[in-house]
Parts: sequence; structure tokens; C-alpha cells
Amino acid sequence: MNRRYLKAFLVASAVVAAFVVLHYGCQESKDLAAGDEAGRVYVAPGTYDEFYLFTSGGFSGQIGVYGLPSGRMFRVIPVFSQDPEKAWGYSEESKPMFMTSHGFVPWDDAHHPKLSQTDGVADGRWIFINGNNTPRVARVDLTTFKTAEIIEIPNSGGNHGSPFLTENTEYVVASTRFSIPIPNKDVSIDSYKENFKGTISFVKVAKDGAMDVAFQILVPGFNYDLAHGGKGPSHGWAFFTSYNTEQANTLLEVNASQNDKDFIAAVNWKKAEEYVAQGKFKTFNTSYFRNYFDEKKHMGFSEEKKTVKVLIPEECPGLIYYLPTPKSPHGVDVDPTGEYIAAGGKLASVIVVHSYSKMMKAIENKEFETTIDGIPVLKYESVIAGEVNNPGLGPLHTEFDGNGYGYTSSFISSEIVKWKIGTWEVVDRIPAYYSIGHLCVPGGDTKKPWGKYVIALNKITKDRYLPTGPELTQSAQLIDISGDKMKLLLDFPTIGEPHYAQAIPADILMKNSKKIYPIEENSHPYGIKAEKNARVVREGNVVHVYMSQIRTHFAPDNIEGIKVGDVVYFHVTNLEQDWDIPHGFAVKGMQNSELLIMPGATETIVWTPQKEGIYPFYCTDFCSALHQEMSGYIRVSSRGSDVAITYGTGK
Ligand code: K7E
Ligand code: CUA
Repeated sequence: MNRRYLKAFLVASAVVAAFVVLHYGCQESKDLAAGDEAGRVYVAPGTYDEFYLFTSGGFSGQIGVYGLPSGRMFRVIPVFSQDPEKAWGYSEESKPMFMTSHGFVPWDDAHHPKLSQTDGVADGRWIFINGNNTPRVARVDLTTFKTAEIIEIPNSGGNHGSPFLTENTEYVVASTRFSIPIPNKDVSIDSYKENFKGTISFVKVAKDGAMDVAFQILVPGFNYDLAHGGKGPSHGWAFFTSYNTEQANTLLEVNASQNDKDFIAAVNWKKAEEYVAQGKFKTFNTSYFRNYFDEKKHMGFSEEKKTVKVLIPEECPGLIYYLPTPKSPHGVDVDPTGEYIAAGGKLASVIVVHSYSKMMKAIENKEFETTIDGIPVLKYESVIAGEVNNPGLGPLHTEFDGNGYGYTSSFISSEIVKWKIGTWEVVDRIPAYYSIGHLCVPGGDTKKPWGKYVIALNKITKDRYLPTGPELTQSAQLIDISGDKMKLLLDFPTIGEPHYAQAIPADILMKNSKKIYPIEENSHPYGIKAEKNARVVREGNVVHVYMSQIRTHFAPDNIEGIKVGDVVYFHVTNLEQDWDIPHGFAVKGMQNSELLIMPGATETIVWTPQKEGIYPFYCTDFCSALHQEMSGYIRVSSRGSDVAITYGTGK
């Protein structure tokens, strides 16, 4: 380091230190300080007071991360949608994550975050989320809060009933919202009943998180909506709601609301594993992509898969049963004991709760109403445990507190209804503002709810917030459930439309949170481990810039010899090894995005200069007192010029 740098570095470091102290000092000591002034509860430390809340972004395609009980947003995790802030989907390394059998798809509609589990309890390793539009499941690593993998679901018309889990994250499930011809083909839409089918997919999750479609089950052409895995005694089973058992293909609001009862599909996945092991599957040719991010190479990879194993219920007795369930059921939720399976019938006047043990008995005694495509339909009276009367209008989703109560969201009457398992009586209700969809109790769909709160996830906010033009924010509401009566504590807006959410005690994630990427482990093929290795290499009209960053300069920061029409790859390595010191990189007029590079990581962005002249570039993240000095120039000459490549910093 020469003198000039050393001086600048020392000044910068001192200022950074002061800034860090100030910055952290004025943060309201994390979430605990959210209490009191607005009549909110104060919760003592050490007893799971702080939670991370992960909400789906809905049409934004991302995941929002909030603290509870403050409701303050910490982060948006880019998943299915391009995000220029983090170059997600713009950097060369992240582009493979968006590959599908339809090509590069830079957006999706993300509905259901689901935390990984061990023995039925959220373990904090990963959070999964579904892409509803172009059927996909993503896995986000919760040490880095970064999308680690996205797998496409073949033979699916839309992945809504996903990515719910089995008890030890053996499988992530995915059921098709829209039935389509399988394999897909050009047919008349009016041939729906004859040609359209659904699939229920089981995606195997390996110990390291890697996903693979293990098998699919070909099911009648209904719409499959939501799912939940069994637990405890019902471990080995998974439950899926379906609607449109009328098999309508037009004006569904009328035509798919005719039947008195639709179905919950109960799938015995242990049995499915046996059938697969016995070779009782058909191999379907298809195309789907698995994309994953290598944290050492700092690079995404994409692979195409060509076949999938499909089980046909007629050929696999005991694989799947239908439980009749009133009026277009939406959510299906399994209580912490694994015995009760609650269904929210969108048009039903009761919440139906099925009994796992009664279901098993009915199967044993063959108490079937009928059989559809080889799937026995169990008798309603034989499987129900109870009906919750007066549950509000339009019951959708249920979560549990682990103390013997269920909490159901009712969309039309816009409220949360608390009811007692066993007696099925409603014991409390609280309005939600407004039009609640999902709701979330921390751990409320696992064996071990952490209780304390229920979070209402609302579609409409009307007068709750300042108007923002034609569209108003969506929101969440924090409700205390520690007493007999539910108590509203807080409203907070959300990013995108929160469908489902998951919450987990902060301690579980905090201790594993990664601070830097060790530079010595960086095996990016274009990464550099020291400033002295920075260089610019021309290969025909392709130019590779091996660039480094450290407070507060780039190497190189002056580059000449670039020509109009060159394809310039900036491979930028952030050499910092300090927590929370990313550097940015942006070039004037680059038809792309910035880069925001984490300590120890390498990222690449491509630029094809269109006009000769001088192009400034700079760091976009205010990283030190001399951040504004963290900049450089690129000279672009005409295509035919003979300006040689030269580069350097401080020469
Ligand atoms: Cu919004 Cu889970 Cu897609 Cu119900 S779904 S609300
Ligand atoms: Cu680096 Cu600002």
C-alpha cells in the first residue's frame, strides 16, 4: 500500500468506525423497543420475544423479511423476480437461476414461504417458496438470506399448492392449480373433461438442500389448491385441497361452485416410495430445469432434466384417497398433534375438521362412497371429527397455537375466528382490516407452535394508510394471542401481496447468519484474491476486466483501449473481509443494472459500449467517508482505433 492510500485508508477507517457506532446506536435496540408507547406489549428477553417474519411477495415474486414484534422490514430477498438493486437476474452469475423450459422467465407470483423442518419443527436452515405462474419451487439459504436453488415443476399448469413439507423436509410438495393436458398438447379447450389432468409432485430434498422431482401422481383434472404434510401419527401422509371437481373450463365462479362437496386428496407418500422402488411408475418425457447457486464459485448453474417418474392411482392401490369437503375448499391445515385436518371451504358455512384416525379406520373398512379414476372417495360421515359452526364468512386458512386452539381467517367477514379443538366451539373473534387471506402463528403449522402472536395477512387496507394513488398498500397486522381475548397490537404495510407467511424465533437464525464470504474460499474462475492481480485482458472483441474493490478504490480505476462494440465483462471482486461492507459497481449508461458485491464475493456484469467517449464508473453503496472518491474512468475509442489496452490505479 503506498503512502497516499495508507492515509486515505486510515482516515476512512476512523470515519467508518464512528459511523458504525452512530448507526447502531440509533437503531432502537433491535425489536424489543417496539413496546409501550403505542400501547403495544413489552416482552422480556430470553423467551422467544423476537421473531423473524417471512412474507410472500405475491405478484412481486420476492420474500419480505420483517422483525416481530416491531413489524419493521429488514430486507427483501430476491427470488423469482429480477432485482437491479442486487443485480439478481442481471449479473452473469445469477442469470442461470431464471432458466426454465420456457427460457429465461424473470418474474413469478410467489405465495407460500415454508421453513424447513426437523421432526416437525422449523429448524431455520432454509425457507422454500413457490412460483405459482411458471411452476417452480425456490429454496433460500437462511445463513445468507439468498436464493440458493430454483427447480421447475414439470407437467404442471401452475404451482399453487406448494411448497409444503413433510416432517423432516424429506419432500417439498407441489400440486397443480390448473389442470392441462399431460403431456401438454394442442387440443380444444372444450375437451377439458377428456384431456385435462392434474399432478401432485413430490420433490426430494437432499441433506445439503439439493432438490429433485422424485415422482408425480397423475390425478383427475380438478384444480389443486393448497397442501400440508402430516405429522406425528399422520407422518407419511400429505393432504391437498381441490376445487372445480365439476371440471369446468369457463366461468368457473359459477360453474366450479355447483358441487356440494369437493375433495381433500390424502396421499400416502410412504406407499408412493414403495411403488417407485418396485418400478410401478411410468417414465414421462418432459423438460424442466434445476438451477442452483454455488457459494464458493459465486455462480449459478442450470441443468435441464428430461424425464420424470409418474404414478397412476389405478395401478397403485392405497396411494391416494379423497375426503369429501364442503364448497370449494382453499386451505388445508394439520394441527400440531397430527390428528386433525382442517379445511377452509371458501363458500362453506362451517369449518370442517377431518380426523386422521377415523380416516385410517374408514380406509380399513372400505367405507367408500365411490371411486374416481381409481381413487376411492371416503364417506364424509366416516372421516369428520367435527364442524366448527359460525366460523365467519369465507373461511380460508387455519393455524394453531399449540394450546388446543385453531385460528381461522375468514375473508368475506374479514376476521380471525378462534375455536377450540375437540368441542369445535368458537371462543373468540377479532376483525382484520381488511379482507384477510392467510394468517400466521409462529410455528403455527408445525408440531411446535411458538404461539404468542397471530399475524393477519390482509388483501385490502382502504383507510388504514395514507393514499398512494390508485393502488393502496397491502398489510399485515400483529395480534396478541397470549390471553383469552385476541388483542390487536400493530398494523404494518408489506411488500407486494402477502399470501402466506412464516415466523421463527430470531435466536435460531441469528447465530447462523453469515457475515462474509472468506476470500480464500473464493473459487470464481474470474475472481482475484489480491489487488495486484487486477488486470484487463482483450480476447478479440471480448474484454475481461478482473477488478478488485476495497475501501476506498477500484483496481484498476483507469481503463483505456476499450472500443465501441466490444463485449466487456467486469468481474468485480470485493476484497473486504468485514461484515456489512458491500461495494457497488455502476457504469454510466450501461443497459443493465448495478452490482452490489458482498465481502469476499465476485460478480460479473456485461457492457457493450455504443458510443466513444469517457465513461465514469463508481461504487453505489456509501461504504466509507471516501465513498464518493470510490470511482474511475473508462475510455471508449472508435471501433477502428489503435488505442492499446492500458489500465491502473494511482499510476
Ligand atoms: Cu393467497 Cu395461499 Cu395463494 Cu390463500 S392463497 S389467501
Ligand atoms: Cu465502496 Cu462506496
